[in-house]
Amino acid sequence: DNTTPIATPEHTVDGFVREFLRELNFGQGTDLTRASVNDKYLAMARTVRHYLMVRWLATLRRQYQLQAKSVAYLSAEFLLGRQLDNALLAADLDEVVEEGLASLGIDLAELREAEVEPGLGNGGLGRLAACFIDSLATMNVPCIGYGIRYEYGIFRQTFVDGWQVEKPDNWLALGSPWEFPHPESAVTVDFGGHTEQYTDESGTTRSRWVPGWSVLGVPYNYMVPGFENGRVNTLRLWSARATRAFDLEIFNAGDYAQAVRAQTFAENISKVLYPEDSTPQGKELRLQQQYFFVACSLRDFLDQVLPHDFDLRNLPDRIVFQLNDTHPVIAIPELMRILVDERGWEWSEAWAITQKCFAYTCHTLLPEALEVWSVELLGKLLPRHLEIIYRINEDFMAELREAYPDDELRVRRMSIIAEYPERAVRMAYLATVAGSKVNGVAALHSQLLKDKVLHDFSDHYPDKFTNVTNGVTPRRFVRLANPGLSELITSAIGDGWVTDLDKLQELEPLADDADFRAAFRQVKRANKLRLVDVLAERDGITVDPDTMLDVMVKRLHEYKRQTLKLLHVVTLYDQVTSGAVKIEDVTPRTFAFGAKAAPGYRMAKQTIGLINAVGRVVNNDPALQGRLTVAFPANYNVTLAEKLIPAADLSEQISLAGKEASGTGNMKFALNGALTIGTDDGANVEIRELVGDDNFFLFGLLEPEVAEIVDRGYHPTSYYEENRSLRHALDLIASGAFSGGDRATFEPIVSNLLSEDRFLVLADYQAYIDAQERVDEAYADTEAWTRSAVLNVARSGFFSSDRSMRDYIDRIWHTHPVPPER
Ligand code: 26W
Repeated sequence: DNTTPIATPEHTVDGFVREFLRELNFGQGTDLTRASVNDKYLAMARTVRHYLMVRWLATLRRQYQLQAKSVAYLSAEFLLGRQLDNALLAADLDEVVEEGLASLGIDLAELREAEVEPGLGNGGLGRLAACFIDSLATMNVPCIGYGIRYEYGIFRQTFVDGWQVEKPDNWLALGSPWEFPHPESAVTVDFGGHTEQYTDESGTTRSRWVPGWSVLGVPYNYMVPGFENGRVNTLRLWSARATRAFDLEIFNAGDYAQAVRAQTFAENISKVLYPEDSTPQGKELRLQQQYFFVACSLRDFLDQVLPHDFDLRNLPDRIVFQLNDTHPVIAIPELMRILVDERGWEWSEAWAITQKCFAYTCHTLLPEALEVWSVELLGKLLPRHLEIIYRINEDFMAELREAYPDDELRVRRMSIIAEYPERAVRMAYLATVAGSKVNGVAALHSQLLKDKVLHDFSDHYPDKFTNVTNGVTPRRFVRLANPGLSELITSAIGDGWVTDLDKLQELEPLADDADFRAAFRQVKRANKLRLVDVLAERDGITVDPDTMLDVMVKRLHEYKRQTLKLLHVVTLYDQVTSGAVKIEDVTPRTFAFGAKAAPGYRMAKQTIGLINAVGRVVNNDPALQGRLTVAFPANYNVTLAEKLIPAADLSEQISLAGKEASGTGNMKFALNGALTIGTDDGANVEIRELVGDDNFFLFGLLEPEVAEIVDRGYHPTSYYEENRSLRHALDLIASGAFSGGDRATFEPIVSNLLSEDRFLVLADYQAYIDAQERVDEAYADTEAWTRSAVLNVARSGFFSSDRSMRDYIDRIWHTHPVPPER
């Protein structure tokens, strides 16, 4: 029986050491005396992989036998973070490896730092995908993640004179031990060309695609291990190569240089992750990326994963394609093309099956973030898909005209094809029409989707709309990131919480236990000390562990309002330096920021410059006696988040109400015992409901109030004129106090706030300052603060991505866990 797998190395220190040395010798071609840190890291990582291999093969074999319904999670981004610790945890190997390496005189901690995290995502959406596949593996649910193996992930951020400068993220430079390339399973993806009409055997006129060029997609498999459950799911990321036809051209044409250029052209498709977050640019290469990975994935699933005799009429019993935002929505016309053009199905049959196979998650409320593709571009790159989209829209328009015979305005509004400012395909509408379900990512967000963004559609298809509140994996963000808290929790309630986060409720009575609170504070302090070391080493930043750690980490975007946080800092600075407030009366705080700005987003880059500029002045002012510090480590990423979040006292979630779809950082902070200062937005609403008003600092306008103010006409200057401390803060920035006297440097930020202020920073300023005063008061009572922090942990179990996955399964996927063979 050739399916009998090789044996797993012995789960002992000796077993590990033997396998490790074998990998070092035979895999890396070196020995202990000569090995570099990278040699040792690669050998260790490959060794760890061996321990998971039997489970992976068993998972694949069992899936092939059972043909259980699977989820295919289609996502242009998977922001995985480092893999080593997660693999060690899944295989319960951390102690064995640490001891084994120590016996060879190697420090595991040093090897850990050799891993470059795969930054294959921008922010929340990509990290969410990574949390979801972790949960599905842990819950024994069959899932395959499909995405793109970008050669360069999200850029590495550096600061030059406080301004962001982007550097390429060459994460593959030293090789990645976690991937399994399968060039032999490459699939072909076509682009361009034209369509033509022809008559088939039955005399029917049909259309077919005559592509102009093509590339190969090479799959790279990654293990997605469940937590100590014997299951390993697969993440399959696609890398673009030139086709053999290109190689042939080299030979035939003799134009070597031209042929190599063609190769480069093909490989460009998976070269780099687009760093735009929430403002799509409509770039051709991005559409190429989207179609590339979706076409590879469908082809792979239909031709490779499914058995060869599979009857596609049963496809909905075997798969659901979950569309992570609109980025993979081109999969809808692609499946139609396969069924109608390649398999010769009737349109209506194909449409019925397609509708059952897709579901769509929307991750935004910003109108400018809703992706559209110009008909001109789509027609050039994917002419047959454009025809199919037109046909889908034709049928849909007919359906609408029948439903609303006297409301042509509504029918036009709902068209998948927009006419202005240019003719374009609205991908969110296409996904809504074609998908079986549409979900938002937090209760408020899903409600606003129904009431506003997709209101006509929720009228027409009321049953399609549902909510699944986001979640985060407790394995990475509590168990691994916060070992101190994990031990404390486990000592109190056992270790069942790691896979059943609702168990954290059992901590609730301990909030009133003074010893437990003291132990909890000790953990927080140890986490701060760990962070102090990290920031000193990584960024040369000095942080005082005895200050309140107030953290705002997330992408830089105007709607998230980093400038509001900054106005708070500037106000405190102004109060102290003007003598209005004595420094002894200021709560010592460290304001930590982490944020990348999209390279082309001017206002966001300005804000980064301003945070650093304010930091420079505040950190160097003797009047502040080091009691107020701004810490802005460059290149915030998953690895840094894992150090920052467990150390935080205060979590800043201050987006304008109605703009942040959910947020997931907010959940990570609450689970790690930080209190939130936040607006009534996204999942903050649910966090506050669960942790209780007394343990959450709510401020700011509510979404309906925002809508009303905007409708009436918002005038930021009136807030400026009527609020002295706001005026002082803005005037200080405008005066050049943070830019060496140069008034021009930050003029764009100030004038934007005073003229447009799209996200009502000035309107929420005073409420924010007041809430921060409440924070100071609460923080002064150490015992009460700790009690609130413990209650935040105890009441946040809902925000496990395991719970999100249960909701997707119940409301959308209707799949089932498949326990491993025992
Ligand atoms: C370049 C075009 C583009 C457009 C939208 C890129 C990325 C997007 C995403 C929708 C932005 C995004 O990451 N949204 C975030 O998704 C998280 C997970 O659901 C939520 O927690 C955040 O609130 C939401 O902003």
